[in-house]
Amino acid sequence: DTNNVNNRGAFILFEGCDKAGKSTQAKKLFEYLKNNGHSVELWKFPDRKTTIGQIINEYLANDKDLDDKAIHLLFSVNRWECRKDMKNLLLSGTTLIVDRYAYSGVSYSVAKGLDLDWCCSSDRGLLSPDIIFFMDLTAEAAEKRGGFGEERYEKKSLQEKVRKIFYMLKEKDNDSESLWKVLNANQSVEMLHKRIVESSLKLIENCNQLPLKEDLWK
Ligand code: NYM
Ligand code: MG
Repeated sequence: DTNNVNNRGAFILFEGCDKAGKSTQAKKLFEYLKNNGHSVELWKFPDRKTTIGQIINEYLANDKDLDDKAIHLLFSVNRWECRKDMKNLLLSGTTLIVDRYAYSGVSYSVAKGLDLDWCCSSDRGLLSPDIIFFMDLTAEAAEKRGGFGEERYEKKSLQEKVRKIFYMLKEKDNDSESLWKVLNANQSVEMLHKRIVESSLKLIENCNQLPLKEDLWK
């Protein structure tokens, strides 16, 4: 009911290791919602188009080296620079499908050896997702998928650590069972899509009544 000023969009997040199928599912969900009359946008972090995003892109392509903490903070800034736009869209009733976010930010940096609390602190106070689809895939399975190894971080040993830290963050969220949806990413694209659509539609209907969460990890 678009006449209700309290209607807001849902913040739907996809997280997981590299090659887990996040972008595929995010795009399919976006198409589905768009074709069914929803106001929806698809976002991706890192957003490589901004000035900061271009530096991140050079780093990931191994064209540039940066201190681990410096690159961590750039990834974080890349989310902060979008916060206001994301908030306005959600409040105006647009659902946001987001491909990676602060959970990736912390998982990859901690896997490299940085302190968990230090890593979380730069993202503290960002908008919180309403649901997290965690596309779970073993590093063995990821390695077999096309394109693995092209960018920095796409190494089996690091991915194994990243996966463990995602699970630590799930515990840290004191998971209220509705926030994190762990999906076995080793299923068919269509099976996964069906489950994701079901949960998303339920959420979009319910989050109309919930205030926007502006308190990530607070
Ligand atoms: N990544 C992504 C981080 O290390 N920190 C972050 O905050 C984010 C958002 O960037 N290997 C890493 C994870 C990926 C890489 O993302 C690029 P993608 O989704 O593969 O383009
Ligand atoms: Mg990747």
